[in-house]
Amino acid sequence: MRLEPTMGPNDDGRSGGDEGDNGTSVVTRTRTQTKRPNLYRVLLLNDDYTPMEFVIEVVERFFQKNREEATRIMLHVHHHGVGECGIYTYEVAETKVTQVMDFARKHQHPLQCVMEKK
Ligand code: TYC
Repeated sequence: MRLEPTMGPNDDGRSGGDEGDNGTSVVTRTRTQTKRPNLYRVLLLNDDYTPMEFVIEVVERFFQKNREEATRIMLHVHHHGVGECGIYTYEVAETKVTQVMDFARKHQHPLQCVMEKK
């Protein structure tokens, strides 16, 4: 096997040499997949009717925040109109949005939750 001085950080170093019957060889190198996934922010929107306590409960329940952090996020949304609850891959973000919207509808609150590509 030949040493490869050009092996970069994206090369896992595996190589295969196959001796042909004419004494030549073919070397294949395996490239490790390192593409990062697209990420999405999940946002809550402010409205005039959803009780603050309900929003805190939503942030605790669906975004794994403690009461202090959930309160901080709720107050940010209340004062700025929109706020980030977490950053996830596409399918996880989509699931969070659906869970929050279903929970809000079930309790007859107009709370809106959306996702936004980072
Ligand atoms: N603005 C609401 C109120 O005064 C509270 C609220 C906060 C609603 C955050 C939605 O995403 C929200 N009761």
